Amino acid sequence: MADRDWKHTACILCAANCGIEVALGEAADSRRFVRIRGDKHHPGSRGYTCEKGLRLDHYQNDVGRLTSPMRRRADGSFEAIDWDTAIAEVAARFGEIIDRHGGERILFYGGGGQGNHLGGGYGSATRAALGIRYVSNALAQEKTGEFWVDGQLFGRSRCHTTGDYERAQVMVFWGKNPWQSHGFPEARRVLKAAAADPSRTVVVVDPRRSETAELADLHLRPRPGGDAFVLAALVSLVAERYCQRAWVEAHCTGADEIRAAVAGIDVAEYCRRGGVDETDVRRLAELIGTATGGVSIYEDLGIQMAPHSTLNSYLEKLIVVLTGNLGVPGGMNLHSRFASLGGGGSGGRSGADEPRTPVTGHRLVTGLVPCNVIPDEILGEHPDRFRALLVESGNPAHSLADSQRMRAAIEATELCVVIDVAMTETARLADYVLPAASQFEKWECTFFNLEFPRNVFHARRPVLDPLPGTLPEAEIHARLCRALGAVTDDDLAPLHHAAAGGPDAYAAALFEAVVERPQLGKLLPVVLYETLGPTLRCADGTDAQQASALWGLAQLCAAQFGPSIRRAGIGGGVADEALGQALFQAIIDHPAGVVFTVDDYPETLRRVEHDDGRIHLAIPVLLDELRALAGEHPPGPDDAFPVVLSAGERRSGTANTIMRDPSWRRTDPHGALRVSPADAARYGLRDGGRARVITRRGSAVAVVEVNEAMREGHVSLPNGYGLGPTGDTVGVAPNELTASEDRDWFAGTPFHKHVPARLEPVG
Ligand SMILES: Nc1nc2c(c(=O)[nH]1)N[C@H]1C(S)=C(S)[C@@H](COP(=O)(O)OP(=O)(O)OC[C@H]3O[C@@H](n4cnc5c(=O)[nH]c(N)nc54)[C@H](O)[C@@H]3O)O[C@H]1N2
Ligand SMILES: Nc1nc2c(c(=O)[nH]1)N[C@H]1C(S)=C(S)[C@@H](COP(=O)(O)OP(=O)(O)OC[C@H]3O[C@@H](n4cnc5c(=O)[nH]c(N)nc54)[C@H](O)[C@@H]3O)O[C@H]1N2
Ligand code: SF4
Ligand SMILES: [Mo]
Repeated sequence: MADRDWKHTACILCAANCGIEVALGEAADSRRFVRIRGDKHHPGSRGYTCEKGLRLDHYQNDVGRLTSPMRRRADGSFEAIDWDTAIAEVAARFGEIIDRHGGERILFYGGGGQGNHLGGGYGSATRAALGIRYVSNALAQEKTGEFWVDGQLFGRSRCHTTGDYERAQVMVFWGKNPWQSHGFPEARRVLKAAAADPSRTVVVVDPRRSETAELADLHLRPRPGGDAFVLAALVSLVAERYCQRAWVEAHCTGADEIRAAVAGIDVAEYCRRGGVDETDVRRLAELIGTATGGVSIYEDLGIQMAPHSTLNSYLEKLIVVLTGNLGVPGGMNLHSRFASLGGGGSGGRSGADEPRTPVTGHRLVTGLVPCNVIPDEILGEHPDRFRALLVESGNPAHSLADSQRMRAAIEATELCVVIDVAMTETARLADYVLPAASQFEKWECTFFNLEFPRNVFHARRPVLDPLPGTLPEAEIHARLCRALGAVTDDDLAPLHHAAAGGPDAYAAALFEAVVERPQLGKLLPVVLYETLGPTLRCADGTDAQQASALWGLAQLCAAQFGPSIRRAGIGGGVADEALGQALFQAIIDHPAGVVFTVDDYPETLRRVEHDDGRIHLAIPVLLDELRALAGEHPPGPDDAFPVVLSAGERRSGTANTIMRDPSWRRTDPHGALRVSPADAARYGLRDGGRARVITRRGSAVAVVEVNEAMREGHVSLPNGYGLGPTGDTVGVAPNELTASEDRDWFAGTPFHKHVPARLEPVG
């Protein structure tokens, strides 16, 4: 096929966002992706993909796609309505909620999935127009604890660290299975190369012998949920024997408090409680402590969705910092960002004055309402409960803990509006569903720009026109802001005029307009879209109106990361004031993605945002939790629920809830329950047979896979099953089995990897 037939875009199934090229069919197939290949021009993935990315036609042409706004009738069924009616009614209904209860009683959930964060950018304008104060999204059930720890250590929760797996001498995957879940570019290639290199060491800490563990040099298999003990033992060994004292003295405060907190730890006893061999832990401490070529640690859901979630993140980071593996090649680094992740203000400082949720008074962790408290913030009679929901690109009825209570909560709201491409589990409970154009039918991007020292941004152009009846989020939010009266022609007239005079004239006029009417600043993405947008063009003439929100973000990025942007070759001779414009133009002119910053390693320490420029090692509230481990034993087998269920494993046929058509899978058609041979024998289960999984919250029947990789007492179900395009489902929806109260005491993150369960044979 000739080169001109391929279109650059990206895979949207995980945060790696590999560059791909797609070829469309002809005639009746002109909207089909007849071929997909990795894009060699993408500067991050360089042609790499996994098997999932090659099946994206199932997303683009899913049978369940919406093609019209839908309104719920009194009997619960839906009727199609036209866009003008939908926008007018949604605005009017939100207006009534605001009159009765105030905008603070509307909760916004979502703002983007694995491939689409641009829509959430425009959504921030609608939030401002509605006076929404409370926001939540999937980060608040996985990463907020880690972000909060980053905030305490480095000054702000946006100070996120990333590993350097391409170079690391020692890489540790703790509760992370990158072979399946990726999380950094070209994961399988990088893992294979490291495993084959005798001078490098791959370590996995996972109760299960995962695909990554298969190729690791060292595999520690803790008791599910025992990680805090293993991590504490490791911190104590590291603090005692391998601490880079001079480096720590120079760059940190609080090292003495850490040493005091871990001094009394009985390493042998903690290893026993954690279910691992003491010799393995000592070997790991030595590997980390003596590495001269950098240590990178990737912590993920195996410890973030498990007991002591926030403490686990803290201990993991202490290991990195105490051994001086921060700001060095192969180690962990504070990367640049095009925009901060976490719509609810995760850039902010965290502290004692953190705001709280209205009903339960739970802290907003890095600005977000913890997902597990959402039902409690809606159900009941508290006068300040949330009365309405606006959901965009999220499927909380399926993805959040305790589907039963989530459904009840959504149904208890006075108004629920969902913006999605498909009639999801959440959309089926909504009053209005607004159909979005797919991620291949509009400009899109993600803010998963987590690389160091060369960080990549990919602004994707549309591959297709929007499916008739759908609209890009930029347009949906612009129309909502208009209908709500938040932006008017009068507001925008001077800016329209200035836009014709070029970017400099526009920037000056915008500044003046915002000073005069500060509310316009909060509506900025929509203001840019309406006024500057129509003038925005790529070098080849392609219309870039929908990329307008990126123009604003490019200005902020340029102000923060100027030298790194220039090192990436962007901005040539332009003055600092014009660097944002140059950055914006560079990203829209590179349809396969562009390196937007090049850092040097010392940059990492300069990015620490505490006023004294130091890393603050002591986090008193978590040191208390650490000390309390001395008197704690991980829960032993319980007669009623003797096994631990990992509810939501990443496998080759899972992609959150993005792929709804079960025929996209090549393996694991039923979403098997994986059980060790010993447990299969004990509970009378056979491979290919069926088992009932019973938890405190619910029960479900699954097909059994007897799997040597499972540790005795540990069983797993995959993530993202239990969906169906038309309501009939395949596999177990994991959150039918989870409970909202099973969560970390501090960050509120769920214990999805630690659901006490029992098994019974069926049939
Ligand atoms: N194929 C695929 N890839 C994905 C996704 C997807 O749906 N499918 N989703 C993406 C998203 S949103 C995310 S957040 C990432 C998540 O990526 P990961 O965190 O890597 O994914 P999981 O498989 O959920 O969990 C990782 C490992 O934790 C282990 N584990 C379970 N319990 C424990 C425990 O008590 N201790 C320890 N140490 N380990 C434990 C499991 O055995 C599993 O191998 O994946 C991303 N990538
Ligand atoms: N039990 C259990 N539950 C889990 C997990 C687990 O391991 N165990 N993992 C959790 C994790 S880490 C995550 S990140 C969450 C993910 O769960 P969610 O946050 O719900 O995200 P997705 O499943 O990715 O759903 C994204 C939604 O976006 C829609 N969508 C796709 N493209 C577009 C678009 O262009 N515009 C709009 N408006 N919508 C679009 C999709 O149809 C889908 O409904 O699940 C969590 N749930
Ligand atoms: S699923 Fe992730 S690793 Fe696989 S092709 Fe898509 S973005 Fe790349
Ligand atoms: Mo996630």
